Amino acid sequence: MAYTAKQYRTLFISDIHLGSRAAKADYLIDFLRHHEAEQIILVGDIVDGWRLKRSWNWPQDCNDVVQKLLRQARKGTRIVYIPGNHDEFLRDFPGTHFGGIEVALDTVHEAADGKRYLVLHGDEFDVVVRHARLLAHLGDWAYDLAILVNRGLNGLRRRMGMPYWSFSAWAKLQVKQAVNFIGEFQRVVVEEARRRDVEGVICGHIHHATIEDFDGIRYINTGDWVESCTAVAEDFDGNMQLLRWDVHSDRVGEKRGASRIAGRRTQKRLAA
Ligand SMILES: [Mn+2]
Repeated sequence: MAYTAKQYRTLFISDIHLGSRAAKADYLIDFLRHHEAEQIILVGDIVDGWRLKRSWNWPQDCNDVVQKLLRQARKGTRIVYIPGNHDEFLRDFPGTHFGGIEVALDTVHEAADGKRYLVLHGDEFDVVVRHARLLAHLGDWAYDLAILVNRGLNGLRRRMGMPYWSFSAWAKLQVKQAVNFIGEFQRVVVEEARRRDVEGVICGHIHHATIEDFDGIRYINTGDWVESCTAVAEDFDGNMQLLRWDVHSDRVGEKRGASRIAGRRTQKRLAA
């Protein structure tokens, strides 16, 4: 217990994908030990329900993450869980609470400086990203309809036991165009923030952490805990900061099961 946790007003964390082998749950536990906040907003894909359905993989460190969050909630941290496409089963329960954690489809976060941020996972816009040019021609009604159809189709796929169409997996396949997809996703989400009359948007989904301004709208992506181990923190003045939790193991080629957090920790400020 030689460390003191840094205190923040809010932490935003997404795309942990607990239950998938790639989830860096142990890194996240370490991060949560060093960062505390008055409120934690979970921005979707926290649990990978799709992966779990195919093969059950729930090691102890997944429990540790859940228990750590529940303990924080008991101690008075406000925790909001916004489901993503991989934990879509929770979308049937907006407004419910479990263990002090509240579930919401999306939320508007008012920062300490009065700026309002729309917070959502982001998969709602996959369909718009894929068909942006067509939808631009067809106009507003087609846009709204496309988002509805997207949700309906995925609900149907879910009932049929088919996996959700994964934006990040798909974008990675199209390596050459991936940069364009990220740009297009950002543009679409920023447009939604403008429609909802807020100053910024905080989302996850595409596993690409950043804080950027587009025409007066702030776009914040919380990244993921599969590869990049990133989170967004709001300080008590409302400043948003991207945190990257790099854990460098000193022991290369260590045996599985050995502590992967044996090494030296560094933390970089990527952007303000
Ligand atoms: Mn997602």
